[in-house]
Amino acid sequence: MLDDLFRSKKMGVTPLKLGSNALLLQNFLSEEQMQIIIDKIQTLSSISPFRHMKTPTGHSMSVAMTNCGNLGWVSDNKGYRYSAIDPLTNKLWPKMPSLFYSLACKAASHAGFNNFIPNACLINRYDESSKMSLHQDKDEKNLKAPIVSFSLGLPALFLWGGLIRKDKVAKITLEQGDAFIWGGIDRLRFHGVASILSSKDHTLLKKQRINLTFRQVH
Ligand code: MD3
Ligand code: FE
Repeated sequence: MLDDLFRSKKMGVTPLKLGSNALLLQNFLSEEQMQIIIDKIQTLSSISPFRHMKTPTGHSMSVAMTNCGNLGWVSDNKGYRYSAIDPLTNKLWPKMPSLFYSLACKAASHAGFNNFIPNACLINRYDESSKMSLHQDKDEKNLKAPIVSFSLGLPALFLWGGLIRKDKVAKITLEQGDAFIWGGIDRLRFHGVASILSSKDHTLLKKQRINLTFRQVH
């Protein structure tokens, strides 16, 4: 714990430019913020539980998902879309915690996006065998707004592609505490998660990875 604090103080937030409008901020989240985020996810997933959604082709996704905010991303036999109602509970998604909102806006402004108003937060939970195949995020009506993501728990081998599926794909490790912001020309890049990496350090989350993505859908 003290060691973690020391490490993040010593290293600070390291900005890595991965594209003209894509920024990786390593160590963006503090240990304390991450613990609060995990506690908030515990509470909101007791209302809208993590579930394995079905793809339009009928396959069950290996990543478990839930949402908070005014809109949530859903997938079923009818396709992918944003919905104000959780189809599992038939109720609104839980409210987005104000800490989530303010941290997402802070990360966006680090990357030069000062008018980001996220109204959806998709929460992905990976176990050691979960993957996410190469895809584009294009279900949002507002493709001018960036997306902000936070990683917690186990590291992931992230796939960073180009604007067409067959473009060369770089492999990047996303670690606990990292914030990733992408917009503009990088907004429609193909991306995915090849695998979850093991780590000695899973004090915060037991053999899991949580990724939050903040989206401004409209
Ligand atoms: C998108 N999630 O939920 S987030 C997703 O780690 C999703 O759970 C992944 O893709 C996850 O849709 C990745 C980080 C990310 C980083 C760069 C991107 C998503 C990106 C660049 C372009 C588009
Ligand atoms: Fe995505």
